[in-house]
Amino acid sequence: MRILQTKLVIALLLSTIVFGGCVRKSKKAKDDGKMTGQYEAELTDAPLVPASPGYDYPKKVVVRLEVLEHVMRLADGVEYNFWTFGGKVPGKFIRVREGDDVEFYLSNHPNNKLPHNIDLHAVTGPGGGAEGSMTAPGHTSQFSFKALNPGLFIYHCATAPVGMHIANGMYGLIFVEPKEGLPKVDKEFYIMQSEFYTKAKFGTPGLTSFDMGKAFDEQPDYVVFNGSVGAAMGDNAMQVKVGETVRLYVGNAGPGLVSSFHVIGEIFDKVHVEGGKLINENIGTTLIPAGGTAIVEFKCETPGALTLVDHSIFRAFNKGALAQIKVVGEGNQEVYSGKQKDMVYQPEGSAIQSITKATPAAVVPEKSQAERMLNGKILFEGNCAACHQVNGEGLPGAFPPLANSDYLMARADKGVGIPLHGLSGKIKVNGKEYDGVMPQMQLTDDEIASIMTYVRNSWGNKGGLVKASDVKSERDKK
Ligand code: HEC
Ligand SMILES: [Cu+2]
Repeated sequence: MRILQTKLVIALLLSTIVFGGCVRKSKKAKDDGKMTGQYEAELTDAPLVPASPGYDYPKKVVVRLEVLEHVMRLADGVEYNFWTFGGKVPGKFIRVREGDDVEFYLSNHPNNKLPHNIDLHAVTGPGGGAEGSMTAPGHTSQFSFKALNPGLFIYHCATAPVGMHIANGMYGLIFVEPKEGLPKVDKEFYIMQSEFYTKAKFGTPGLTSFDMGKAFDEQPDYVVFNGSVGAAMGDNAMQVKVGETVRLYVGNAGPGLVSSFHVIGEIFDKVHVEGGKLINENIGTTLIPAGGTAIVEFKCETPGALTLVDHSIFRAFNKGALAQIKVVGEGNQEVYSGKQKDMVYQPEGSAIQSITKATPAAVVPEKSQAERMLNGKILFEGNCAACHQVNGEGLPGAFPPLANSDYLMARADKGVGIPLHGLSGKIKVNGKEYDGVMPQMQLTDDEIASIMTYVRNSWGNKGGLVKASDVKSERDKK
C-alpha cells in the first residue's frame, strides 16, 4: 500500500515536472523581450479603469496625454481653475504591461498659460520623464521608456513650483501590469485622493483659487476623492452586485497629506501594499503615502452603501474625503443582520477653523554680491528656469527673456515686485509683447534678493546688488 502510494507520488511529480517545464518553456519563448507590435493605449477617466492589456508579448504602446487648464466644479457652487492631464481630475488612468516600450506624447494646449511636464513614478530615468517632457503651451514633447517594474504608480507634473502644479490637479495613475497578469475580479475602479488649498474657506460659493500660504502650512480646505466633493457619491457612486469581487486602484496625490484609506463596512481581503508586489491580507485601514498608491481587493457580501474615507476623519466628514460603492442585490442575514445605519463615527462639532498665523520676518544678515550670485543661481534654477530657461532666454511667445531685458532694467523696484506679487497683463520686453501670467512666488525676502541679484547680473545684464531690505520695503508697501 505504502509502496503504491510512493510510486503514485513519484509518477505525479515526474509528470508535473515534465508538463510544467514544458509550459514554462513555451511561455518563456513567447516573452523573450522582443516587441511584437504596437497599439494606442486606452485611457480612462476615474472611476473607470482600462481593460487589462492581457497579451503575452511585450509591445510598443503609444500614450497621448493632453494638458488642459480650465475651470470646473470643486464642490456644489464652488469652482476652481484646474490644471489637468486629459481634462479631468485625476488625470487619465494609463495601463501598460511589464516589459512594454511606452512612447509618450505630452501636449500642452495652446490656450494654456503655463509650461508643464510629467514625472511618472513608473519611469526609470531623470525626473521620471520630467526632464524629457517640459512642454510650453502650444507644443508637444515626446519621450520613450521601458516599463521595467510592475506595480501601481502615480504620475504628476513636476514643473516649478511643483507643489502648486500638483495642488491644482496635475496627477493620475499608471498601472504596469505584471507579465503574468492579476487574478480576475468582477469590477475594477480608479480612486485618487488629493487636497485643495483655496483662498476661500470650504464651501464658500464662487470661483476660488490656490492659496500658497495654506499649502505651506499643509492646511487644505478640501480633501477629496476623484477631484471634487461628491465626485463618486449619490448618483455618481460606483455600482456593484452582491457577491462580486472588487479591485480598487487607489492613489494619493497629496500634495501634503498621507491617507489612511478605509472602506466603511468592508475588510480588504488583499492589499497590494504601496501598489507593489507584497500582498497583505485582512486589512481594515491601509496607509497610502503622498505620491503613493495601494491596490485593495474585497468581495461584496452584503447589499448597501460602502463608504470610502480617509480615516483622518475630519477630512472625510468636513473636507470632502468621501466616496461610495453601492452594492445591490439580496441580503445575506448571516454576514450582516440588516441594520442599515453606517454612521460609524460622528465627529463632534463641524465648524472649520482657520488659524491665521503671522509669519515673523526672519532676520537674516545681508549677504555680499558674490554670495548672492551663488545662492541666486541655485534658487533661480529651482524656481524660475522652468519658464524663463536656465540661460534666461525665455521661450518665444510664452515666457519673456530675462537676458538683456529692457523691461526689467527700467523697473524702479529692481524687479523684486515681480516674484513678490506675481505679474499678469500685457508687457513689452525688448520690443515684443507678452500677455501671460507669472504666479506669485512663495520666497523669503533674502531669497528674492539673491535671485534678483543673480538675474540682474547674468547673461549680459548689469544691475548691481539687490538687498533683502529692498525686497522688504517693496513687501511692506502692500
Ligand atoms: C510659471 C512660469 C514662470 C515662472 C516659474 C517664473 N516666471 Fe517670470 N514671468 C512669467 C511670465 C508668463 C511673465 C510675463 C508676464 C506678463 O506677460 O505679464 C514673466 C515675467 C517676468 C519678468 C518681467 C519680464 C522680463 O522678461 O523682464 C521678470 C523679471 C521675471 N518674470 C522674473 C522671474 C523670476 C526671477 C522668477 C523666479 C523667482 C520667475 N520669473 C518665475 C512666467 C514665469
Ligand atoms: Cu504643470
